[in-house]
Amino acid sequence: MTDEGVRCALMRGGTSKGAFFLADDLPADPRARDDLLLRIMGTPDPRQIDGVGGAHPLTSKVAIVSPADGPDRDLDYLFLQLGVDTPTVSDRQTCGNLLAAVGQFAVARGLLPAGPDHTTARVRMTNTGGLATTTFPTPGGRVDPRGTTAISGVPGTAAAVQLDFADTEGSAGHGLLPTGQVRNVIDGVEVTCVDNGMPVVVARAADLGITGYETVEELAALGPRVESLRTKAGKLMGLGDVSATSVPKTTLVAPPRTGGAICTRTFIPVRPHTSIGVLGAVSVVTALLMPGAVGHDLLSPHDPVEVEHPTGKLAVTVELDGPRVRRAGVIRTARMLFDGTVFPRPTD
Ligand code: NQM
Repeated sequence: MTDEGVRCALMRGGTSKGAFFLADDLPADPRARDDLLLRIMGTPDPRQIDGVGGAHPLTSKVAIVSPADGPDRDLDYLFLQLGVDTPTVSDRQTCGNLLAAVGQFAVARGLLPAGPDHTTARVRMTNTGGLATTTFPTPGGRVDPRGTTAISGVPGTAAAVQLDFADTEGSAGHGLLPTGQVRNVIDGVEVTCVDNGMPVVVARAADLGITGYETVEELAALGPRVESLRTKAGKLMGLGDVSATSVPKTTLVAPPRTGGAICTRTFIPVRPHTSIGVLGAVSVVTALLMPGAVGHDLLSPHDPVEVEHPTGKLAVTVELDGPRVRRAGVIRTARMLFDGTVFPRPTD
């Protein structure tokens, strides 16, 4: 764990990509760790040219995995969102996409014994305290990323990774409806602020003067309005000043138009998402299932709920029991892209 090089695997989890580390391979002191990670990713720089970051929030991510320190789980997973052009490292959210790769990484590092056919592991998302169960194929006791599952936003097919969530309500510590209300009005726009694994502000696309079917490029102009909405929502949600943090996200909803249950356009936090995050989608669907929530009337209910996004659809299962969440799950794919030693940019 020196500037000489750090053991690291680059992994795709769902529609995100990140650098995976064992906790023991990084400095224990969070400030030293974050400084090292910024130099590994090449942040701050819009192109991250001198690091392994991919010049987008979806590819400027880090997962730190360790053996569980409690009896109810097998692994602990800490997610860090690194800025691209700003030197920020945030632990205020988890990432359900990178979560899909945690089991494969743990098997590769010898933290998790592989089953003869499939491997199931309980993973604590230490950012939020939520638990996830991940199941993925390990034929003959080895990880095999090949398979027939296609997910929107990723070319080709791969082995399915099933993710089931528990205890994700109120991931930021302020409950499923963190403002205490199912609807609020911010900047003259009706919103529902929800948190079932990811704090999200849900609004109707039409209320921001767009159709909700725009391309990612067309949505970029909405950045300042989204920032105003989400920073005010952050205060109402008990999150304080969120101007420098990656949550809450904002999702604009519109009637479905490609056979799904709802159409979405998501901002992370102000840059348009090319698809939608896993726990982001779980949170949005949770809101839309609640009578009185913004967009409830736009949802065409199915099970699973197919969430349309700019590059396809994401199917999520959410079961509510009145105002409580009984179950949530999603299918992803993941694979290791390389495994080796990463060299951080030297300190000046
Ligand atoms: O919501 C993007 C992603 C994510 C996070 C983001 C995620 C989730 O697409 O669980 O997966 O919200 O920044 O990877």
